Amino acid sequence: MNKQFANDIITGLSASEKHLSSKFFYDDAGSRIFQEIMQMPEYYLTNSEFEILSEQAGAIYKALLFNEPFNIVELGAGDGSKTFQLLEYLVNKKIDFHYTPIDISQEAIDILSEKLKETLPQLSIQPKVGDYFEMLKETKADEIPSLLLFLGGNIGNYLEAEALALLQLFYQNMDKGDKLLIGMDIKKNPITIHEAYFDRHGITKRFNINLLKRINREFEADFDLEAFDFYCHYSPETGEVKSYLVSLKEQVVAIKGLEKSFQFQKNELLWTELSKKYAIPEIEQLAETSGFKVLTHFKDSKQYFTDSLWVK
Ligand code: AVJ
Repeated sequence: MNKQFANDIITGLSASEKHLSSKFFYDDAGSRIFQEIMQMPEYYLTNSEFEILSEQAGAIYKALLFNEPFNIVELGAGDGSKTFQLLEYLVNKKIDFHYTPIDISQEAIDILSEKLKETLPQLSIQPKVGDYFEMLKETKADEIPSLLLFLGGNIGNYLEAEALALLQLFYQNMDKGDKLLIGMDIKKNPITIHEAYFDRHGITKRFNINLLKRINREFEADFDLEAFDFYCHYSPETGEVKSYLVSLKEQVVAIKGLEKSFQFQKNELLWTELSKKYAIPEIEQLAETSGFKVLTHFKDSKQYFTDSLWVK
């Protein structure tokens, strides 16, 4: 049994304002649904970051100022289709580096490894499955410089204090001169953001419902998947997209595996996700507070998204 998940369920569903962590979205099924989200035209984050990594790979490499060989360690690699652009550039330029993708989904890592073996056979790759930090500690051991990749806007899922703690943890596990390339979604027209998250295809809804499905499977729970809907909203003032499951009726959910049951009122919310959008000065503040120096913001042509390069 996943202890961390069990604790999150008990704490989150016992709270007066119910919540669950979006980090548990990514079982194999959830990772697949996330692939579908990334393929929606409304989910601009994918295209924006793809453009950055395709068109600015050379500039990113130049800004690293690394001696060879070096490591690229990617946290939450997923399907790696955006990172591919950067990797391909480096391999074509015959640059000497190793790539260590880390993800919590075994399936996602298997697919990524297979794909890279076929498309970039010259790439030196050592994939890892598991928790970021355990893996980070392992990769820190060698002498060569590292570029840490934390792409896709994943940092936006963390509350401010947690984001800061995470960045500080990255910092502690890096050597002086190591770099972090971090993907962050920029504040923009709220309508654009709304359409990316409250998508008309219902894929993001399925992504959220899958969390209940996962609890049903892993903890023998009896969530009625038809009795919950999805709601989300973007607040331009705070830059926060907040996502929820909505209980459509008064109901009791039994979770056999945890020997607990939880009552939901009609229309009660279960908060599942935060997706934070940043203004550039906020990003610089976050970097500074966690000890980093910002080198460059690599933005797409629409200025929707930034892969920001920080140095320890
Ligand atoms: C993978 C965390 C970047 O918050 O935009 C997509 C996940 N949630 N649609 C995000 C997500 C709803 C995504 N991140």
